[in-house]
Amino acid sequence: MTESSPRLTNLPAWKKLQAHYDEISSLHMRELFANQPNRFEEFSITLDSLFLDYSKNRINPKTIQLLTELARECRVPEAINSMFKGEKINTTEDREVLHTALRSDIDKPFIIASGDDVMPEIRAELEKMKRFCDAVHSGENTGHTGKTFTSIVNIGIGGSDLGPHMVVNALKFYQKDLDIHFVSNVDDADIAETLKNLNPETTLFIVSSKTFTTWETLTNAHSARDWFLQSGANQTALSKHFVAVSSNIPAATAFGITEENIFEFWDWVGGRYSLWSAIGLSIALAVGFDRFSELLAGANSMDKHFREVPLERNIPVILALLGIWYTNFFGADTQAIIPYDQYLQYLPAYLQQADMESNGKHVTKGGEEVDYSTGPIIWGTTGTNGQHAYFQLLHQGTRLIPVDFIAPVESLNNIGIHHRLLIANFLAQTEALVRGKTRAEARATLEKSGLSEKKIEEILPHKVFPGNQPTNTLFYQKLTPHNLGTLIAMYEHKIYVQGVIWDINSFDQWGVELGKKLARVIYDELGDGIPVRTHGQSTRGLINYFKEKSPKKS
Ligand code: G6Q
Repeated sequence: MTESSPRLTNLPAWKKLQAHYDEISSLHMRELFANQPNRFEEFSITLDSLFLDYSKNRINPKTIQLLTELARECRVPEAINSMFKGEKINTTEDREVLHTALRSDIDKPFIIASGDDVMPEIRAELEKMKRFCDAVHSGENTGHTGKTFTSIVNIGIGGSDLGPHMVVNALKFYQKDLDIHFVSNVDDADIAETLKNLNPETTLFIVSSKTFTTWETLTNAHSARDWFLQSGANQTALSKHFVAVSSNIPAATAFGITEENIFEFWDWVGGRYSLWSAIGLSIALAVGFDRFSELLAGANSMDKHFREVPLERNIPVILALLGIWYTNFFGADTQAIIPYDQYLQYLPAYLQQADMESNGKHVTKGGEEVDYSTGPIIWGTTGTNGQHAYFQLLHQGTRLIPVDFIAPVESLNNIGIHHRLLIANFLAQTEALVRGKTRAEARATLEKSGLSEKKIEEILPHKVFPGNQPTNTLFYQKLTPHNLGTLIAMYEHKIYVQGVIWDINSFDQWGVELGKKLARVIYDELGDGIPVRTHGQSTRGLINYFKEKSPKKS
């Protein structure tokens, strides 16, 4: 929608959805299943080895019809084309959004709205990454004393950390004989604990920063450089142990990194969408360039699906619309992501950034305050761990929390009964969340246990489970680089579709930019023993408390 388009809440489909909500929101999914014998077939979609079952949602066929109508009124198909055509859809930063070009068919051009083909520069950078990875793996590139690299440390934060960190961990099964570390936090514990067990002669640092101005990353990079030089290495040796991934080549060169060791990426790749670019160097080093290419190919497969398949059968679109249904009509505040795959333990944290930084916005693209909720709070951890913790609230709390349950059909490790038990839990939880347990069912169980009528009456309310909690179930065959690429791209596109419907810019991050500036003033103020007189009384009090209690330098 543009400035002159009608507001979202005035659209005909929105109004119809409001009326439809009034009709069906009180229905239990038990009824919805009973009324629709082919519900599982009708509400599931397959793409390659990815299978989505969305039948356990508080919807009927009319809901999907109206939600897709809303998507059309919000011009979602046109917005999908605009992204792939390289239009400047990141309006507040006046940039194209081209992470899909990074994983598009390598031998075909990718012409953007300006008429340029972006593929030659992408190809050149990929080739450079490949050469570098191969040289490290073969031992052709060594440390300054001739020893083979054994450890890689990626120094970056936000988009320059969360994506590669999540993927490297997810693909651990495929990892080469190198240990990969990620340092992101400016808290010195992060770098100290990482460097503690490393050998400067065999450690390679990747300083990952698009801007090469991020304070946390540069502070960590300087400490890593000091540590390296204190080991007796000289400035020339530095060039063998430090590489950079950045779009700010002068700043990376000024840090001491030689130009041939700087991997470039471009303004049109947003930080949180950058794992497909040279920001993925740590991934390619961890699992080899070929597997990195498979990751890209998996994402490409989802891109094609997203671009070509009608809204009604389009996985990211359906997930996005279900999210809109719960956020804007049921008033859900959060969305849980629960992978039953230990390798995906960082997926929820990664999606927190991808989703909340993209859609945590309060004004439309035209600058008007929205009168509806936008991006939900994303949270979650791996199953089965969550079951022994916060699942209580999902089963018997008072909130509606949509959950994505994600699991592989096949285990990569196949030890004993583990995988079957994991999947039994996975399926049992979604079943319990949809069905719940009625008063009558709970009573029957209690009666079987031989309790007195008085005791049964007392305990009964506590044994009732309302159920009717919406879940999506996602199966993939097994965790391969390809399947992981498909899964990540699915969420990226879901986020974009929601942003289009909410009429917000999913690709800027002014809140993060603010954070980058705020600390500067206080940093200076913390540097001397003189109490500050500025700020509000709480911040002033806290600054002065900290200064007074800090150990005095002798
Ligand atoms: C992502 C954000 C943000 C960014 C970091 C790191 O979309 O813009 O998370 O990735 O602030 O920025 P640099 O890569 O420039 O250091």
